[in-house]
Amino acid sequence: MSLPLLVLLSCGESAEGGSGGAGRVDAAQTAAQWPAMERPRARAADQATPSTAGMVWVPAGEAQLGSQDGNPDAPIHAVKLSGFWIDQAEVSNAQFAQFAKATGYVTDAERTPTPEDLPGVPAELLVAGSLVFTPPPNAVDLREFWAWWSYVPGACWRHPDGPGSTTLSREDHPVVHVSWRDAQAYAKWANKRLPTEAEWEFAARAGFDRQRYVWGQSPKVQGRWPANIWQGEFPGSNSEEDGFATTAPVRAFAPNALGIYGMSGNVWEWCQDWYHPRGYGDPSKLAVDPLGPSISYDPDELGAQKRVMRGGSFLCSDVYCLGYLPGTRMKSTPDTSLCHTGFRCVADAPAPN
Ligand SMILES: [Ca+2]
Repeated sequence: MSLPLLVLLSCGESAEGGSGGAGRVDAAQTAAQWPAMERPRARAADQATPSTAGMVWVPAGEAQLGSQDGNPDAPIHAVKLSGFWIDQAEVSNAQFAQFAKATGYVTDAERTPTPEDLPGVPAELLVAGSLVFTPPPNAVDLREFWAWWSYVPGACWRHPDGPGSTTLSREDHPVVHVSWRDAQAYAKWANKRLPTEAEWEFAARAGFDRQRYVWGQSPKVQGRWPANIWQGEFPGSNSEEDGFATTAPVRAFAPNALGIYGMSGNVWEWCQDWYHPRGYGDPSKLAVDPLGPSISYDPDELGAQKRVMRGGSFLCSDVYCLGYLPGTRMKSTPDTSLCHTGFRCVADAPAPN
């Protein structure tokens, strides 16, 4: 329920560099060279075994993860992961509706923020709503991301474009306007969890280590964009070359080599990890089932505690936002909801026979 000008909510990744800049990351150094890392996650033995219907088994292995563009907050680093299940596609509106109906859960975007949530914000602005992409009528400076975002009262997962809009005919689109806390609640209900950042990228690459795209090295496959991003001049002109102006059905494009859909573009996906520009730890050391740092730090917004988002969205383009590349990171506070952010889950369940 953060208000638009209080949070970094643009794509945040420019074609010229990753989130933050090299100087920003250097300036971000805290007392330690690397943040304290959480211990590898013990495989849950006390949870109910989740259903793996609609999920893909990702076999254990090692991979070189990180940005091919030298993003300073995403150095190339080696990880070793245990096998895990991951949702074949982003959680859809239909799936989230089942959760909301079963539990009565109210998302952050549906709650009226309190003065304690947003200290200093005038009472008349404390209204439930969410952040919606609104193309500006005129050309804007791409650094002025607030020019294409509007805090829309009444916007939420049930009304993605604001009051009067619905998810009818969009049941198979990814749920949006869900915060990290909302995604956590869904995952707990489903006896699943959010993926770690390492799990997310490992699954996205599907063995395509150190490749620029989740599908290889070329931007297009047989002359077509294989993901829902932005074509045209951002943010004013969307040519919809890929067929979609906003969200697409979660299985609209071909899956990756593991059979997983939508790991590039469509909507950003929440991960479990805290965001820290040094969040991978020492990249010279093999990380085994890493859980990310134990603290959050964002040099772009000091004091804000943020979680990692991955995969990019329909607002990414090859000339503005490279968030749809598998090594690129984004971050936001756990209570923030946006029209281009959703999630998928992973599960700790026995490997398939
Ligand atoms: Ca598109």
